[in-house]
Amino acid sequence: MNENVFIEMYRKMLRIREFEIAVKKLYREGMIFGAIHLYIGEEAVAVGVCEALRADDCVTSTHRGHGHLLAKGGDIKKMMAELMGRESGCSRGYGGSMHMFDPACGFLGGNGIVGGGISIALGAAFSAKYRGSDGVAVTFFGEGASNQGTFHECLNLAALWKLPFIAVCENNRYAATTPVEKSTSVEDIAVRSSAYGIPGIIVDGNDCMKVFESAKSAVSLAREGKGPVLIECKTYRMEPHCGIIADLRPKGEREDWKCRDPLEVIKKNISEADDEIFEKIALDVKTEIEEAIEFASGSSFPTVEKMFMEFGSL
Ligand SMILES: Cc1ncc(C[n+]2csc(CCOP(=O)(O)OP(=O)(O)O)c2C)c(N)n1
Repeated sequence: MNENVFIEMYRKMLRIREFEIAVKKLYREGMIFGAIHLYIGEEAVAVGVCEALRADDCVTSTHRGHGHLLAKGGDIKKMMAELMGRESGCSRGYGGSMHMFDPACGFLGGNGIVGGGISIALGAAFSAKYRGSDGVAVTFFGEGASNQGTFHECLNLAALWKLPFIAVCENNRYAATTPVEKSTSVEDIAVRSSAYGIPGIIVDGNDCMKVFESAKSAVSLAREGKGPVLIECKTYRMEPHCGIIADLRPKGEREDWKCRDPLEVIKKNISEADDEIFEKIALDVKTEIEEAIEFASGSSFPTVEKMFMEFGSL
């Protein structure tokens, strides 16, 4: 694998990490409101999967979706503006953190309903097949969502109709504060694929290259018309479930996962890059985020009158 590929993946992951760190700070300062669910620690999943996709492939996301949109090619300025509730935001300031939307890069939305994005991606996969295109649809969701009926219904239909559908489970071990052992009848979510006669893959979700390789093989099967694949990425979120919930997880657990920080894991593959390259990337990312905050801060809030004009009266 070309060294530059690792470097670009590292850049994308750092962009997500630093974006989330900035979002956390702005949230505490009252510049971002509503609920925010941070993606810190899970960056390798979004980047590894989206690296295997084309711009015209579709993705659906979750309540924890900033990283998915950034990895799929979302505009960082419009994302920041959306979080700050401005009309220059990617959902014109009406959606906020969980309802970002950017069809120009194939991003069919975050979703406040756990499991809600899975059926939307199923529709996109059906559409791709119906139109005779070789596009694929990917849905990201947590292990908590894999206990929802919609997950099972969608895998069944995707398998039955051999749709180009890739279900990516981000198993970060907790659904809000509930550990996976207390909510889920199986240890590995991937084994649920066998109920639908489709491949199920388990991958280290903190290793971006491994995620990329798994996604690449799933995408080629889907493009060739061979039907859906379920990929389970074992990972961990480094922040509490959301901005307002206390972190009740065992302290040592977080420290164990910190030793497997996805940014450090990929760095080990970049043997020839020296510190200068990393410093330059860090500076580029910092500038991009500062510019995004400046852009968002300089934009106006949508007015209630305009909202009624656009959506009609209630
Ligand atoms: C249908 C539905 N049920 C419950 C909730 C409340 N809720 C929001 S996030 C969440 C946990 C989801 O866990 P998981 O799917 O594993 O994703 P993670 O937060 O770990 O990324 C819950 C229960 C919701 N938003 N929608």
